[in-house]
Amino acid sequence: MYGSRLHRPCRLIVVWILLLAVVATAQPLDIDERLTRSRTEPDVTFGTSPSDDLTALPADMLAPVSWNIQVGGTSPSASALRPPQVEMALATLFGGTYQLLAAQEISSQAHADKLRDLLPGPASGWTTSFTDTTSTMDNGFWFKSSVTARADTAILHTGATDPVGRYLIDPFRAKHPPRIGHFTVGDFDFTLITLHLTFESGATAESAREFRAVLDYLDAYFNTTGHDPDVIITGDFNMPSQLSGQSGITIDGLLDSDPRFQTGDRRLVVTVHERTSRSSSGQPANNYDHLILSADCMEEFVQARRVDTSILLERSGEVQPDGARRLTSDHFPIVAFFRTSGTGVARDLP
Ligand SMILES: [Ca+2]
Ligand SMILES: [Ca+2]
Repeated sequence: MYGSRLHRPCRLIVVWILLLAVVATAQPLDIDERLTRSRTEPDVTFGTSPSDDLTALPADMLAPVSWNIQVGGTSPSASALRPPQVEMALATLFGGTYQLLAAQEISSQAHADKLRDLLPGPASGWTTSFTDTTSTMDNGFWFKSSVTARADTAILHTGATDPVGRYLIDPFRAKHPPRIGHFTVGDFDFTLITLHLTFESGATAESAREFRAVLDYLDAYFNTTGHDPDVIITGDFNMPSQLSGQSGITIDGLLDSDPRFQTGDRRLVVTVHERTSRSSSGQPANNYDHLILSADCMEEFVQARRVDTSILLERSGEVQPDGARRLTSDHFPIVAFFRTSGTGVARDLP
């Protein structure tokens, strides 16, 4: 009897510890804490790093890649010779388990078809989401059968078309009309925008002016009934992040000064802080490419970064079939990882 009384406090402590453990594992993910960490830790990773770009991805993971690819060369001709490096880089990234490419600087429908042909595996394994506009630098999506998309369309153009059916650009909002789509992979659904803000010979204020047009679009999006709160904006912003350490106008600065994006689902965070453009010698130059994530993406977000630069820094593959050397692209690709099942991951749209 005395022995039983002596042990009762111990048993109670054990019961309390077990209860606390159950409560802790049932707690929703702390979005505020994840936002704060993503804004202050350039290499933030939630969980373990899922891939080094060379090894396979876990089955319950999404890896969208964004690349200002110039369809793999600086020539606007779809029939121009391409450095073998283009196909090699795409085979490295998409020969395994990465599933979705958001690409920038696609000149025309012929270039969009060319890019699909450069992707590994049969063309039937890829869906192209692309609309030609009067810009010579359009944006599009290419994705595998594990990804479904709907409502994908070019935005921020005039809505009018030229005689061959191409949307006319609205130069006051976007020299290169962004593209939007709603995507579903596993239990994760999200709205994705691929964009390429104007470069204007390095006049960042012009890139910033175009970014404000994107924010106006997002403001209307978040005001729409039944929107998905998971929003990813990726591409070539021609503007650095604060955590990159580069000076001048930053994306974070523009977001911080816009009162429309300070609370709730509208909070946005900039990821990828490494240098992503390439100098004429092929080396990393400026931090221009990013993924901007809405607060709700913090539930699924694992990591975002530049891809392994060895994919493009080993330049022997940039010798063209005619023997000339030319940059595969003046940007490195970037990649992000998201969980597609598990705690906190559930579809928002039916
Ligand atoms: Ca969602
Ligand atoms: Ca979410």
